[in-house]
Amino acid sequence: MIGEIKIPMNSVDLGQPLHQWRDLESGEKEEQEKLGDICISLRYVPTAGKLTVNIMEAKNLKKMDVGGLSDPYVKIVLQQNGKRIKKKKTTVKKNTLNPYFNESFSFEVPFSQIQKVQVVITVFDYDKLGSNDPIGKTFMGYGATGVGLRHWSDMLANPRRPVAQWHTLLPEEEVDAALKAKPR
Ligand SMILES: [Ca+2]
Repeated sequence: MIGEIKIPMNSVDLGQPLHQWRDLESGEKEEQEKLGDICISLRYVPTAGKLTVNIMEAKNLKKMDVGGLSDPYVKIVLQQNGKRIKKKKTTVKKNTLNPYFNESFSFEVPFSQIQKVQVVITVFDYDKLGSNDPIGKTFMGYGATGVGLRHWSDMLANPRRPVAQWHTLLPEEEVDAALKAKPR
């Protein structure tokens, strides 16, 4: 996909080509590329079976556009057993790496199903021409670990109350693999 051109482009962006090449030469494990962070608020009302996801803001997003920054928007997918139940999108914020959204999305999730669903969050860079590229991804709910698990648990422990949490974005492939993995 973009694997081969990725390294030189980043080197130019960061203005640190020497650092990049030295890492590769020394054969050290490459430092995980920073994709950015996203602040999400989750709220669940068990009696109404209503899950509300508020995409609040993102920061330090990866720069995707040559000669610009990124044009981020967020896709929210509610899924169960690998099947998409519902899909929603925020608006696009032009030319920024620190977008403020504050956009809310509600999903019908009965109490009997709330432990089985996943909320998958993907930040994309909008492009006028060609396809929109994913910047990074994260998920909460069934099968999640770390912050994704903790945030979901906090939401369930605080019914009717919005619980906000920052999540670090990970590469799409990495999150897709975790989504497919069977939880222990
Ligand atoms: Ca763009």
